[in-house]
Amino acid sequence: MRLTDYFLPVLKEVPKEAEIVSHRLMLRAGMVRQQAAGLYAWLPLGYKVLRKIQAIIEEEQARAGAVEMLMPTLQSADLWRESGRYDDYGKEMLRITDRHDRDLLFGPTNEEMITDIFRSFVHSYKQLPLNLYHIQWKFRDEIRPRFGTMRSREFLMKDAYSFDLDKDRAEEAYRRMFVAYLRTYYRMGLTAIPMQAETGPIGGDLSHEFIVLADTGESGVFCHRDLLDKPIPPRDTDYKGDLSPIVKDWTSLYAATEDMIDMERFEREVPEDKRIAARGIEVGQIFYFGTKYSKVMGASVMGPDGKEAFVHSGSYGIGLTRLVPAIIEACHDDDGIVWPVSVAPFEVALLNLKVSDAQCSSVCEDLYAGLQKAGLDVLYDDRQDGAGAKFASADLIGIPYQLVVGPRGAKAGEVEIKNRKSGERTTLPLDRAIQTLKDWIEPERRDRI
Ligand code: 5CA
Repeated sequence: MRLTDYFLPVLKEVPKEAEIVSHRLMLRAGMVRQQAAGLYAWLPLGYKVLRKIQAIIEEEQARAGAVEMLMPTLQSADLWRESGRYDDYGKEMLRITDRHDRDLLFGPTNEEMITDIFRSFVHSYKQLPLNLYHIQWKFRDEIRPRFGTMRSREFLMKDAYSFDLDKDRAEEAYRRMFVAYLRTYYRMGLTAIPMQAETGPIGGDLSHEFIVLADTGESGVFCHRDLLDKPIPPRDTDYKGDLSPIVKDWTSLYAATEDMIDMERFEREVPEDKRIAARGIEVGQIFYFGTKYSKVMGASVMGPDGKEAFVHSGSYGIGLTRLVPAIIEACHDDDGIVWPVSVAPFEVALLNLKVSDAQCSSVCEDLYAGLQKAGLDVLYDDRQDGAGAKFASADLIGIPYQLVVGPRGAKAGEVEIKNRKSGERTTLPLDRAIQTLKDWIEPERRDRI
């Protein structure tokens, strides 16, 4: 992508309304723009990151056996009257009336709708297990939308719903999502710790929140330090096999959010030098709620014994539009964002330091074509601006590698590669630049797969 053809409205000023670093950087890097309280437009750079996050989630959900679909954002109030949540949900729910005076709502979550779909098609245990998910915009009329897309009113969520014949099998489904979540966050460069959590308005008796530690996080959390260095289940994990050893390993060390904390237990089970009492960002939550919705909505299947049984379910959420700021909270420095390759909007920023210099521009054009041919995702800064502005905006938007071409280098047949994360600069002959970048970037892509 040529920057002169792109839309990257970076801000020079630090926006005053933004209280936390990720919000400031998302505004400054031209990733999002607030359109009304808690409502954001995703500008091209931000949207590209969102799509990369979405692709990782989709891959890991597929590995764990979940099947993607798409449900509408608007839902009929009648469905929610069946479950009893229409009145319970309160002011967070955006209620809408259509021209026929029918009550609708903008979905804050989809337990009711998926249960309705399930009950109309599935009648036998032979069709189980089933885990259906979608990635769709939700609306919750939060009292205090804040920190940009970290807590917005409209937000993009992956929500999966599992259906099983009994509790044991439902717990297997829960474990598959638990493991998929560990891998999903890891691939985005995050360490997310599963913690015992309250079930809130979703209900049920078993739940984990996945928390990324960050000083700016909204949740108070308590956990064992060793959880930060636990190895992540590999990509060839057998999701049809027994995952309980992995889940046991991750849940045997104490970790709980402030709503669930048992201080006595925390102090008894975690040696003093291993205690973390910190803040964190909730990037996902999983629930097992048994027959809570299937019973009231009549979702049952014929079991192998010929008896009808209500299905046991769980739901599994990931906040995509929250993950973007969560990754930035974890990956930035004083100059801007430092994207991990796996979610970077572009992999290489090609900086032409002097567009008016014919030789410099000709070298850049060749490199631009070559990088694309090599399958690298490149943003070519071909604007007339000076070198300082180009360095600053490349650092700000956080592309992992900068390929820098100036008139002197172009003449001498030399270019420079800067690693955004380490700050390391390497000068090398022009004809080695593309292969070198390939050699560095490809393992970073693969490592996280
Ligand atoms: N139905 C269940 C699971 S599918 C559910 O709704 N779970 S949730 O309420 O925990 O939401 C799932 C995830 O969405 C949260 O972990 C969080 O990452 C994200 N999320 C929730 N509210 C917001 C919000 N206001 N802004 C941004 N992300 C949010």
